[in-house]
Amino acid sequence: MSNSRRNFLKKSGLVGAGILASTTVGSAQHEGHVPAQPQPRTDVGQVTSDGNVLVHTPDVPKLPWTMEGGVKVFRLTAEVVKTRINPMREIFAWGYNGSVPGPTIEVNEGDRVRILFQNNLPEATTVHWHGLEVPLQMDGVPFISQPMVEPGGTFTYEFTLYQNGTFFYHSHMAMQEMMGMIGFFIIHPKDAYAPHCHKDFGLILQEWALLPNNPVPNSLAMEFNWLTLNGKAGPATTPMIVKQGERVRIRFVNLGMDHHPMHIHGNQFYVTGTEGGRIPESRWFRENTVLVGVAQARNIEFDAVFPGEWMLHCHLPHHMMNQMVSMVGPMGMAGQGVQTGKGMEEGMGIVKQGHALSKDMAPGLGRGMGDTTEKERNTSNLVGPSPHLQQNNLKETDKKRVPGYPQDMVMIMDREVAKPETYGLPPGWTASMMGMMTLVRVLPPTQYEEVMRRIRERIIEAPAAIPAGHKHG
Ligand SMILES: [Cu+2]
Repeated sequence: MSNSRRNFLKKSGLVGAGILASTTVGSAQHEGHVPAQPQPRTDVGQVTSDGNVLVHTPDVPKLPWTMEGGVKVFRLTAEVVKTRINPMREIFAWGYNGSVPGPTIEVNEGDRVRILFQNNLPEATTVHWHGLEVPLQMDGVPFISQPMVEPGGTFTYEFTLYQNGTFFYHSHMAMQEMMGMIGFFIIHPKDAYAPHCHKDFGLILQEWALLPNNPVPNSLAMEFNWLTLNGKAGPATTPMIVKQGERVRIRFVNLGMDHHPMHIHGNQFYVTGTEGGRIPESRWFRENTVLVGVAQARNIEFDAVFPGEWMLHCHLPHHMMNQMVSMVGPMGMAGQGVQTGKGMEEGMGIVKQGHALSKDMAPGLGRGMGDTTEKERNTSNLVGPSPHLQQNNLKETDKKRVPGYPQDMVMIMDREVAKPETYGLPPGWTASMMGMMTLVRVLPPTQYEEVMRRIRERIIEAPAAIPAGHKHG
């Protein structure tokens, strides 16, 4: 570490083990010309001199900045991003600076910011600053507030931040939004929020319609088969690590076609902020599920007093799955009857004959008007037995007589998603993690220090063996 950066750290009053967050990288760059580095994940819980804890957006980097004449200058580039949302799925999304969602912008109330925007997409775009009170010329709406930024073109956004809270930036072209073009814009308050939170996390909620063997999302679809938090579908989401006794803030942002009821296990929380800023404490009340509507932000806070691996997930059943219903239903289906979800293509609105509300199509798409109920049958389909659910002596032929069988399948991929943050999770944990799901790991001090050490030293250990009968081939 250079002297100038060390001095800067002292001056700024940052606590921690000398690990830099992007805000400090930016300032150090100005003072000591230290090249920008990727944001280390070990800045979790760092507190700035003004008492705000730095936000941590798992799996999403922060956007570095340089200080130029009292202005924080960011470079934001729209581009196609090849990204793996899950070990089973690699996609071509659209994002910013190689990331989907785009990198997190983290700034302070009172800052003046300049965003040098470059469009590397093959079509025009703009950037809208969602929730920010900026001059109309900076609002990022094509033709109404600014000219389109053509392919290869640039635009400079510059404004002063008078607000604080959870905001975001996104393309103001609808289909581009559905290709992934959104990122956090977090403004810390001049006077730190009370009570103090030791950890501050951010999660962006997104939906994807991915046809078989096609890595390009269908942005026109009305049905979605992949659901992500910060660009990862469970179990590829990175668990959030908390020490028992700490107070935790989690910020949600939703930009998609659906609203997501985000639910936490084993804890009650308060909703302490919206896309408009902080909620007065007199209006807080206990909840464990918060509906994060489209275009909304919600901050939750709770004291993590109970140790455990607490699930945090959207509670819409179809958002708790990967590849959703079309995988379970028709692909192994034979004969007459209502096909759950129809084919993948029909399920996503690509209807080749008739229409989605027709007698033939509607029931299988979950939009039946009761016309074709006589077509229904006891068993939903002829999917082969799941290798993970053969824990009893029932013959497959007997199971088929059970109305509704089969419904759920599980897939274990502990090894494929192993990272320092997953150290110590019970074998097979990944079977319960699909879609818009992640974990808040509230760890007793010793266990917490061990996981944090593994994050710092980037130790990835092969997961413990999975119990017999549960192996995924
Ligand atoms: Cu949802």
